[in-house]
Amino acid sequence: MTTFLGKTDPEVQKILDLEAKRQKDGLEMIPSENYASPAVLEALGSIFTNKYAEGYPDKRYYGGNEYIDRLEKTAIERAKKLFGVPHANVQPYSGSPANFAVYFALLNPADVVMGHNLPDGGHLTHGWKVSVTGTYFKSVPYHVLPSGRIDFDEVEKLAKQHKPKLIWVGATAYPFEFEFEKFAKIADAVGAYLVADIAHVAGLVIAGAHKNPALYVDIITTTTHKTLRGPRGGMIMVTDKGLKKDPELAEKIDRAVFPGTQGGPHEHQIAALAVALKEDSSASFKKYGRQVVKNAKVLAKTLMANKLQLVGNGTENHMILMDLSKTYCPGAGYFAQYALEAAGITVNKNTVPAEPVSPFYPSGIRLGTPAITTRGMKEKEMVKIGNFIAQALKEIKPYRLPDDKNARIQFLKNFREEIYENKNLLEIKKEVEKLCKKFPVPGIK
Ligand code: DSN
Repeated sequence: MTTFLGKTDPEVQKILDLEAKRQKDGLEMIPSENYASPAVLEALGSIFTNKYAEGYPDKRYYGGNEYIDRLEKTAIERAKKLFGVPHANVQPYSGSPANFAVYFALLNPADVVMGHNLPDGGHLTHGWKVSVTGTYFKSVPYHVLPSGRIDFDEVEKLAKQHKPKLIWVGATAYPFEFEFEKFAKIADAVGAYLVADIAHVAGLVIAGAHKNPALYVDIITTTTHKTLRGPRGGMIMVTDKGLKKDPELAEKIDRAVFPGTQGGPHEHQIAALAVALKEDSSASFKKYGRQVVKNAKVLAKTLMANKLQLVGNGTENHMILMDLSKTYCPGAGYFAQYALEAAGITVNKNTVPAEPVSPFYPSGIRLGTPAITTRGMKEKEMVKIGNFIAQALKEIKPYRLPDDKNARIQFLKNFREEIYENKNLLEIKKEVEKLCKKFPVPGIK
C-alpha cells in the first residue's frame, strides 16, 4: 500500500495491511475509538515530526520554529473558538499526561482530590489507587447509585468532609450526560477547582449533542482521538470561570505541561489536531455528532428488545454499558468480548456498578457508536447490529467463570480456542463483513 514503507520494511507493511483489513472488515464498537480522516493521517505522518520546539509559540528553546509557531497558534485558536474558552494548551501527548499536568499545576503532594471511582466507570488518572494520582495525592473517590447515575448526595457529603482542592467530573464508562452544574455548585461551596475531563464526549460537545462544561468548570481536559476524530493526543483548556477564580491559571497550566511534565511537543500530532479541529467546525461534523447519539439510542433499544440489560436502561450519549451478570453470569464480560470478537465485532469488557467479580473478569461490556457512525451507518444498521450482538451473545450461555482462580486459566484458554471456531459466530462474522463492505473506512482503501 505505502510505497516507501513496503520497500524499506515489508515486515511492518504486512502487519499494517493486516490491521487495515481488521479495521475495515469488522465493526469497531469500542466507544473511545474512531477513524481519523485521510487529511488528519497525512498531517500526522508529515515532516513536522522532524522538529524540536520545546517551549511555546514565540518563546522556544530552539531555532527554526517560524512555521511551527504558526502551526501551533492555528491549533490553539481553533480549539479556543470551538470550545468557547480563552486559553488552550495543545501540547499534551495524550489524556493521561494532560491530567498529570493539571495535578502538577494545582496541587501539592498529599493534597486531596476527588474523582469518579474507577470500577464505577471512572478513569485511572482521577485518583485510582494504582495510579500516581492515587498514590502521591489523597484520593477520595465518589460512586454511582444502583441506577448507574452519580450519587450527588455522596459527592456533596465527601466534599464537605474532605475539602478537596480538586474535583474531577468525567468518566470512561458512563452512559449519561455529565451534570456539570451540580458539580459546580458543590465545588464552589468548598472552594475546590473543578476540572471536566471530556475525553469521551468532546466531539458531542462541539456538535451540540452534549452540554459544554465551559460555563461551569475551571479547566477542561480532553483526548483528541475519540469523538473529536483527531490524532492520539491531549488538550487542556482554561475557562473564563477558571481565570476569574485564578488569573494565573493559564500560565500555571502551561508551565505544568512544559517544562513541568513534558519535553518537546509532538508538532506532527499538533498539525493533525489542527486539521481535525478544522473538520470538527464543519456543519457535517455537527450532523455526525448528533447521529452518534441517535445511533446509540437505537442500538440500546434494540439490545433491550432482545432482553439484554443495560446500565441506566439506555443511553444519553455515544456509549452503552451492558450488564451481563444476571442475563448470563458474573464475569460474563470476558466471554462476551471474545465471542463478539469472533463475530467481527470489537467491544471491551468492562466493570458494571457494584461489580460482583473484578476489573479483569468484569461482568459487563462497553459499546459505542462513534466509529461506525463515521463509516456512515445509521438507525437501520443499528437495528441489524443490535440483533447480531444479541445473537452472538447467546453463544456464551454454556460458559461460567470458575470460582477457583487456578482453574480459571486453563478454562479460559479452552474457552478462547472454542469460541474462535464457533460456527454460529463465524456465520455472524460473514454477515458483519457483508455489512461493512457497504460502509468504507476513511483512510483505508
Ligand atoms: N482508555 C480510554 C477509554 O477507552 O475510555 C480511557 O483512557
